[in-house]
Amino acid sequence: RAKQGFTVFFTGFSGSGKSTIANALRVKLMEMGGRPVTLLDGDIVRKHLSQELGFSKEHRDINIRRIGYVASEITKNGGIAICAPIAPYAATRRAVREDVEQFGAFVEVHVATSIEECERRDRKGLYKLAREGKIKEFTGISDPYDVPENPELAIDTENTEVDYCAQQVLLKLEGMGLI
Ligand code: GGZ
Repeated sequence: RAKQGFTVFFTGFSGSGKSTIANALRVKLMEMGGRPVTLLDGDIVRKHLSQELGFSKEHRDINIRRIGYVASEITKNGGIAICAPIAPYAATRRAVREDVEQFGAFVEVHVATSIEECERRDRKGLYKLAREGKIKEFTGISDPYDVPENPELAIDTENTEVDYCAQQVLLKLEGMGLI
């Protein structure tokens, strides 16, 4: 029997490590073969699907619902969708979960890097711009982030290598009988 499709949905602050872990997971899942793997990364989706959107609650919600729709279609067709947006609102993450769970499993992974650590790293210099008021509505600085209450997995990136973070997700997927 063919295994069901599923979606791995990463959520966390800008610079938390979502993209890096999501990509490491993508590589590992592709090496295992079997099902096609599609990565829907935050900035790639914004470039190709959500170019007209900004960062108001309304626009973020539209962006996340689009990602959820694509993930649900991939899941429906037996594939693996890996999503990596900030997705700051719990209600919107819940709505996406409901969309996907009609067709397969939804695995929410909180990349739980603290805002202090993200700002300390400031890999793209965005936190500095947010502090200076040059980027408005910046998640964690001047915009909200609802901490996930019941994610399937929460990852501490502050004491863990990227590869081991991805490994933790694989173990969770195995434990859920998905791979
Ligand atoms: C948060 C912002 C903002 C504001 C631009 N708030 O580190 P990045 O650069 O590559 O990831 C962030 C990305 C967030 O897009 P998402 O689609 O993941 O957000 S959401 O899920 O809320 O729709 C950051 C950049 O865009 N960025 N302005 N104001 N992040």
